[in-house]
Amino acid sequence: MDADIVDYSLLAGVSVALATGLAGLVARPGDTWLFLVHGGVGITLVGFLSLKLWRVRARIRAGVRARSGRVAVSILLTVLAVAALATGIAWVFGAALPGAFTLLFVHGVLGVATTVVLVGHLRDRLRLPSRATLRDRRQTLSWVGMVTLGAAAYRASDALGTARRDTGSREQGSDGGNEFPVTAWVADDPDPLDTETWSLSVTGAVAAERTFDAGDLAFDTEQRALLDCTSGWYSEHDWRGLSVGELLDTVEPVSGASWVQFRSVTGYRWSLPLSEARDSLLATHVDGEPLSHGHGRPMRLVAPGRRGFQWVKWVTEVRLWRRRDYSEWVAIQVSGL
Ligand SMILES: Nc1nc2c(c(=O)[nH]1)N[C@H]1C(S)=C(S)[C@@H](COP(=O)(O)O)O[C@H]1N2
Ligand SMILES: [Mo]
Repeated sequence: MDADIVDYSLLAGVSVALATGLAGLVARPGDTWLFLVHGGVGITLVGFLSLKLWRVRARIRAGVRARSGRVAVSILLTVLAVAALATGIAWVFGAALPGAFTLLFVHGVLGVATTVVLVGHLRDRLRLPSRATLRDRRQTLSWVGMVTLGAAAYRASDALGTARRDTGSREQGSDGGNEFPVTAWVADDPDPLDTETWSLSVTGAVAAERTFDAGDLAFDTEQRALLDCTSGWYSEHDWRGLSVGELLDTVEPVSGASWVQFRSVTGYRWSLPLSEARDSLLATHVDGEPLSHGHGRPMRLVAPGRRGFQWVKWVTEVRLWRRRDYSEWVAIQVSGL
């Protein structure tokens, strides 16, 4: 196949893989196509990358002998790309890593690193395929052949791989009370909150701000929901706690209030649109057990259909906003540091 077409397909494939991989972190139910495209493009990249490495093998060998800096970047890029593809495929087949980081997390880091080095690699090399190449019927046919092969390989790996959700996450500890993994997005690890003296404040765009004690509120709403952590596990439970809809009824959001932000004692925070927030829960119990400290005692957000990082733990304040508070994108990265 024409070298430019291979190179351009690699660039397009890596771009799509990066975009769908990142979008998957905030995927909602119904976004299954994101993960299909991500996996399909990933496997297809294996084919294009093989063609490319075969083509440049002599150049790489010569570059290594000449200790060329440019070839060093190419080799680094190759190692990162191969590792990103290998970890993604290994994850599908159920491989696991010892230690704190999941293989899926490492895959994500390698994917981003590959893209960064690729930008450097492209700076003096990018050129678009010529028109004549694009019009060449044989080139088109072999390209379609490569992509078809990729799609077939994807379907086979998808069927042969281990049990997992569309997001790639594997089941852990469903219906087993507090016996599911405890996860921090970055570094949150607060001291246990005093369950006697705790209170919940509702602030921001409400008729009157208020602070509630445990006795002021009803923690009897039940909801079954599935927590799907972006590090690659999910867990489904019967949660019980305070209906956010009922809480909001007692404080009267002002007109124009449209986001509800759940704020942790650590500074971690996340918002849901008002109507969605009304259907969420501030859970105190999981499968009938009081929440353990690690899972967010005295209460944690249960946000059905949202990826796990949005299920704020150790919630002490609910703040209403007229606009989305984008600072929370930073807050979740730095809280607890
Ligand atoms: N305050 C706070 N809430 C948090 C986090 C955090 O680091 N700090 N981690 C989130 C992430 S990434 C996930 S997957 C879930 C995990 O909940 P669990 O530890 O109860 O399993 O909590 C979310 N809520
Ligand atoms: Mo997570």
